[in-house]
Amino acid sequence: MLDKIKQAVLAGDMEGIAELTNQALAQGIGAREILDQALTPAMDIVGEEYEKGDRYVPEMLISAEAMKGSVAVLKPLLVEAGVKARGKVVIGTVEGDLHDIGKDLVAMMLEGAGFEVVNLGAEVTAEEFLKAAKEHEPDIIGMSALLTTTMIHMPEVIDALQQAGLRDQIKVMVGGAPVTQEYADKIGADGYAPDAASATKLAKSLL
Ligand code: B12
Repeated sequence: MLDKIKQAVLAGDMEGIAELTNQALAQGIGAREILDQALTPAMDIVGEEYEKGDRYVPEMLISAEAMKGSVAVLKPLLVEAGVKARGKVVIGTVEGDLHDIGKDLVAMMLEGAGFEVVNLGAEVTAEEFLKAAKEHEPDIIGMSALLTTTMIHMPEVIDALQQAGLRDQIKVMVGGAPVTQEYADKIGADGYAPDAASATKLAKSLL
């Protein structure tokens, strides 16, 4: 059953996966087992294949969607069992920028890796990031920008966190096509990742 669920994620079987997950639970397989031994390894493979260029963005998206279909079934059971999230990430695309495909992909991969994710959507202002930081108390804030004209809003968010005295408690990671490691260093972010698979690795390493 675990292998079938893993294969369903790899194949992006969005329709069949909820049923498979329910069948596995009915057979007495635990929610945590399904998460750790089927979903997470499947998403690890998806990430590796994407890094190697063997898998493209649409295929990664449908696998992520399939994984979400199983997680939706498992979530209440995991919460009940008190399975602690690996950490909490607040993520959004910066002010003036409505590109959200890559950011959503990062959010999905983080969820797949066991993080609790608060996705603020696109066109998120520094004030909105700050408000979310206070409300959700995340371990990490992730910012995405796809335009050279909007990436300049990233340091504003870092400044806002600093001014509010929250910068020491929250790690900041940045990404998006025009963003580079050099830029991340320049604005004082804690990390940069070029794609969703490495964003997950980065988030794990930041905690
Ligand atoms: C799709 C798209 C759009 C769609 C967006 C739909 C949507 N809901 O997202 C629409 C049509 C709306 C659009 C509009 C515009 N776009 Co546009 N768009 C693109 C396009 C073709 C693909 C972007 C994409 O989704 N890529 C796929 C995802 C998976 O990749 P990604 O976003 O890079 O994300 C990955 C990594 O960057 C990283 N990552 C992303 N975010 C984060 C965050 C963190 C924390 C981390 C760690 C990692 C990370 O991981 C992701 C997954 O692997 C790009 C060209 C391109 N090839 O990039 C242009 C592009 C980004 N757009 C561009 C432009 C100019 C515009 C417009 C200004 C056009 C116009 N004149 O109106 C508007 C701007 C609107 C606005 N205010 O935002 C330019 C930007 C140029 C620049 N450097 O500034 C590009 C590069 C096209 C070009 N070559 O000119 N666009």
